[in-house]
Amino acid sequence: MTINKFSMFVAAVAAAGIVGTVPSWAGGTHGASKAPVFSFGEPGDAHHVSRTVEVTAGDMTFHIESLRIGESETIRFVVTNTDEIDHDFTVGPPELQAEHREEMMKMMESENGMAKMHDDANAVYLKPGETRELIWKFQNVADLEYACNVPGHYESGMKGRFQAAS
Ligand SMILES: [Cu+2]
Repeated sequence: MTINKFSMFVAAVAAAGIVGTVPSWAGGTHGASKAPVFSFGEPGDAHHVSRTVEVTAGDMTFHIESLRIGESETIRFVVTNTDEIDHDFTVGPPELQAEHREEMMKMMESENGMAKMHDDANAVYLKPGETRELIWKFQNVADLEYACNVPGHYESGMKGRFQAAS
């Protein structure tokens, strides 16, 4: 599946130490064949960010500055983990969140599971005390959730819906 292939690519990019900068092709200006296709938007271009939204993951809850997002808006999420355990912050429709949870569960259960945790195109993974950025260009805002997919966290309430600003 496209998303998994893309995840592996992103993991490779992360391993190369250049994660955090958005590759130029992610903005979708270089032909659709190379960019991954998501029904809920695409990795955003830093030059097109319209707003920064601060997110804190703490006490097993997300505190998110703004949930109202315009159609096609590009948001820079600055996510800080103030807890003493790892969290992730994933943007996507509920079915993709469920897939991500399953994937993380499998990774966690495997040997050195924690070391295999990585960012996806639509997710950042945060160690305690870390701050990471995720830039996303939204589509179909009303269908989208933000969630932490570390096993057990979504179920404990680390999730929520975005709202379409009209
Ligand atoms: Cu979490």
